[in-house]
Amino acid sequence: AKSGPSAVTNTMGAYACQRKTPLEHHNAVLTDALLLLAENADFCTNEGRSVAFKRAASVLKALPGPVRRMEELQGLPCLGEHCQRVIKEILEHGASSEVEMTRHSEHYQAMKALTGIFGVGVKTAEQWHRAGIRHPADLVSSEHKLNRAQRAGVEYYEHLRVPVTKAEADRIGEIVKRAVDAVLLGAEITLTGGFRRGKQTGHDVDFLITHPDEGREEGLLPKVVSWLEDLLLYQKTNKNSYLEAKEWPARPPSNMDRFERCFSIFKLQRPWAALEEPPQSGERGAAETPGWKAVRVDLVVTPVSQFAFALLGWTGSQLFERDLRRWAGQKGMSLSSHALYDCEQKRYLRATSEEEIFAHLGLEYIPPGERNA
Ligand code: TTP
Ligand code: MN
Ligand code: MN
Ligand code: MN
Repeated sequence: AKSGPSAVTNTMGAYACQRKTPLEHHNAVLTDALLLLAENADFCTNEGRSVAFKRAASVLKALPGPVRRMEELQGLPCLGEHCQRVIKEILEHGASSEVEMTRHSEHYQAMKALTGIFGVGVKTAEQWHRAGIRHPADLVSSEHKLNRAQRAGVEYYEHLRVPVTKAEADRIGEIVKRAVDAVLLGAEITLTGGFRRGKQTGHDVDFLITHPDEGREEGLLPKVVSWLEDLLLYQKTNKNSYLEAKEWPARPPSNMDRFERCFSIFKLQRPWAALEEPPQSGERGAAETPGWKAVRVDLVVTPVSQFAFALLGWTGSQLFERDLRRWAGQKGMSLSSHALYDCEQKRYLRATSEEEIFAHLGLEYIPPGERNA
């Protein structure tokens, strides 16, 4: 079978939102390498470089077959000189020396461990790294001040490292649904994020909550959180800070939206948690496996008039979202998780479905399962 990817070479768009990117693809060896370099660029606060590596990986994810020769890359967008050098070395030698050196570097490993703590970003991790901290365990006995989120992050570090399964996400969905029903009749919840894109595991579970009567959703979250109280190991609830008329579009849209939201850590009781790991025979399993698992959960409340935008904005992937906003900008529009503004017509473009938003943007509709850019 000699069906190389060259057939799509000329037609592949430069924006991730112009391409269909499935979850399973044919170039994982190459994309893993490029994404490790992207991650390392993030750890060096070099965002431009990180995005360039992510874009290149994303293009390879959209190819219909595995890349075998460099010629097959001709005409593809987003593959700069540096990326091509890395790909060439992997195709010829099976691995890239730059990637392997980075993977084993002390800085990369420490930054990976430290930014893996909930509540810790690159800036904090870098400060700690400079102070000699290499691992979350080093923080327990150190004099470094941790905020509330970071204390929870360190406490549940081992739990939160374990990917959340779809079964666990569905179980949490049932619990959140019960809480929402108890607090506001007719409210609806929707699973978003990676699980909506068809992923079987994730680093957290993301939900959107809305109510068909605009305004009824206001102030819902504190009630939901208090209903869930005994099941939450940590929560931070923020009010809605979005004021359409006053602040937007005067302020450029950022990827941080302004919905009423809650970042939380759930205490999920077994047997739903980690079904794949039955307790060992003898005393070991019973003694060491706690009867619960800590799981990161994001709850976001949206007025129903903004629901389609919130759904599109929270489904991801992050690169898909970034390129959607960039595409909108290039079309003279401004897209956020709240609204779409046409800068020339000076008006908001309404939408009640994701399909309508793609149409406003002049894009072919891409279903969630093909937004894995
Ligand atoms: P994430 O939950 O970070 O990512 P994910 O669900 O795609 O992957 P994972 O399986 O690792 O959890 O974010 C989901 C989407 O939510 C992402 O496209 C960006 C969006 N988002 C916002 O719009 N605003 C925010 O403040 C955050 C944190 C995310
Ligand atoms: Mn380099
Ligand atoms: Mn997620
Ligand atoms: Mn999330």
